[in-house]
Amino acid sequence: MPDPAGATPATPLPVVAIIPAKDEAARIAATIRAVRRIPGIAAVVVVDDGSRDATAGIAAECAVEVVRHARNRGKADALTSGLGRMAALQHVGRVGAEAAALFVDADLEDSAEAVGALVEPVAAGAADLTIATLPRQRSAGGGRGLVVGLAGRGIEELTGWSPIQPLSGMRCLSPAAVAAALPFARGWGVEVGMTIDVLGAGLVVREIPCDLHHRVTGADWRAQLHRSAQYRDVALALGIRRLRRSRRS
Ligand SMILES: Nc1nc2c(ncn2[C@@H]2O[C@H](COP(=O)(O)OP(=O)(O)O)[C@@H](O)[C@H]2O)c(=O)[nH]1
Ligand SMILES: [Mg+2]
Repeated sequence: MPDPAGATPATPLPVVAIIPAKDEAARIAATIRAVRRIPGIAAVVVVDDGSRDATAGIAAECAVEVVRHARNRGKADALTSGLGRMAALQHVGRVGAEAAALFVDADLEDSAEAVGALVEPVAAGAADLTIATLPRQRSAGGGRGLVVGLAGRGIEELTGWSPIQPLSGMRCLSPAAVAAALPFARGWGVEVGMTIDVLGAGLVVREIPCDLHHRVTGADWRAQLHRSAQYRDVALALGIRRLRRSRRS
């Protein structure tokens, strides 16, 4: 039945939440609980990417779908595996073919429920890809300005659109956006590649403010390593897409 107000669809679109996780034993249960509160969630898939802690076991106790990588393969491969499990659920009829995919980082804990705001524009057909923008984070840290700058400038150069938070991992994708985004750019380049490829397919991308709070990466050597891997993967995703564009012209 159509919604009399015309603002929201009468039945929420079925949504499959896909949570990539590496060593998130301390946070994964709270994140799963919060995601389950989002209307329309038909399944939750946790992809454990070679964690050395109890992430996979805790996720299994929460009775969600768990995909395990025996070794660490990176975020893009984790999301691809999650989409593979989603396709399997659709194949057996547990989830409808029109379902949206909702990518949710594992470290959001209770705040993860706020990613629900990404679903409505996709369900209403107003966007194919919605991306969460986060408020200023409570804990100190961050310092990803270099990678954020590289990502933002690259997306703008290749698409003409300038995102507020180019690296945000919380995203809702329509089936058309999934088709346009695959195969993903490798590793931490997944978000940047996805934005460029979905826009390149002529689909609509929107950023939506969500009240999300995640673990902020600090400034220790691990954080520096994380950022340099991010920089490398984002640069690679952009480089490949520049090359493709120059071949087309
Ligand atoms: N698949 C995969 N996910 C990872 C890896 N490292 C972190 N993650 C997950 O990716 C998400 C974002 O990672 P995070 O460390 O919070 O990065 P940040 O938010 O960019 O600072 C979280 O859900 C992590 O659990 C990894 O090596 N592989
Ligand atoms: Mg995080």
